[in-house]
Amino acid sequence: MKNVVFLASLLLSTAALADGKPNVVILATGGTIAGAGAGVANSATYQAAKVPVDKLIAGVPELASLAQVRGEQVFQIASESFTDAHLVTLGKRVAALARQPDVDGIVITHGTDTLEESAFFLNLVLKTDKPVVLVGSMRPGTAMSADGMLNLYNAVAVAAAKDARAKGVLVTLNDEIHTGRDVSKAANLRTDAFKSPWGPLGMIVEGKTYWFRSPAKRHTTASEFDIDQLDRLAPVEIAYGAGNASPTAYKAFAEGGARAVIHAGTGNGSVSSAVVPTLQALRGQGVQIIRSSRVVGGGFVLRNAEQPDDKYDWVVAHDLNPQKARILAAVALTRTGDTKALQRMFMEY
Ligand code: DAS
Repeated sequence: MKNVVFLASLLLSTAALADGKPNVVILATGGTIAGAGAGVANSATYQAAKVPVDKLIAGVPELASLAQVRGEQVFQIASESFTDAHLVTLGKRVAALARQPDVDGIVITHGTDTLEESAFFLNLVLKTDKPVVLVGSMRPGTAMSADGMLNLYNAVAVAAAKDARAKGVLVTLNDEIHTGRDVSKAANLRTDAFKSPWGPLGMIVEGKTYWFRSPAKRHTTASEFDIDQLDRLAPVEIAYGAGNASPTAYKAFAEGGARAVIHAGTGNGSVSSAVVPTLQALRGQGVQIIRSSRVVGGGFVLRNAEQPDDKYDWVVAHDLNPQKARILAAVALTRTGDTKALQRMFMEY
């Protein structure tokens, strides 16, 4: 059977190459880019995850000028409802497609709420140099000045671009190209919502890519993590730091089975004196404590600065925000529970 599939895909790729266009597969998962509102003025009030992938593709006929495009509906959900199981399912589907010789690039349409988490996860576990590009939109296609059509066109253009290879998993919205590692949703309601603290990698304008920097951290084929060796992620939770802090959430997470708790600390990952003893106790029970920061927009948590991490055997998340730190911890803990190994991983990925 495998030979038949391989032969079919080879024939497909030959046909596509006959007219010189690359083959791009669009995996649809839901979100606003598949959303629909009651009227053209509803740019913010709408239902996400309504429009199927074949209608998304039909809505942008110009995609055919960029690539041979076909779609698959992997999920149809708002991305705030993504689970780690969804991440693993999506990762395995992307990896299988990337192995096919008749696939040159992959686009994933995704809700914007957790797009940054899926992009970072795939950046860690995929073993391909082919472009994998996540895309979403801030307005539904039914609204005036909807951004989904051009965002999808740009994503297919990047996925079809030879110079987008070996750059890790990419994210494109609002004409910018970001690394899946750095980018996060930094605003609500605005079409320029996605930002990277260290800046985008480049831009996509009228179907052409323009690059200005390359990723600095390990990803995809240079990563020690592999989706083919992953069936589930480790349970990791996030506790948000603020004034009047209490240890309640941290204790509850540990009782719920968390193998690590990400502390979204104030400032440089600071921990309230009301919480430190609980984190020390949880570390003693084998729970990993990882200090991140609620501060967004640049900088990083410095080891042994606000807290004696060496003495407490804690980990710092470096520049990863809490939601990205959770993804790396959930993947890393499938391979090691050793603090020094985890800290190395947080410095390298
Ligand atoms: N709820 C949001 C999501 O699915 C809608 C969006 O912005 O895509 O992530």
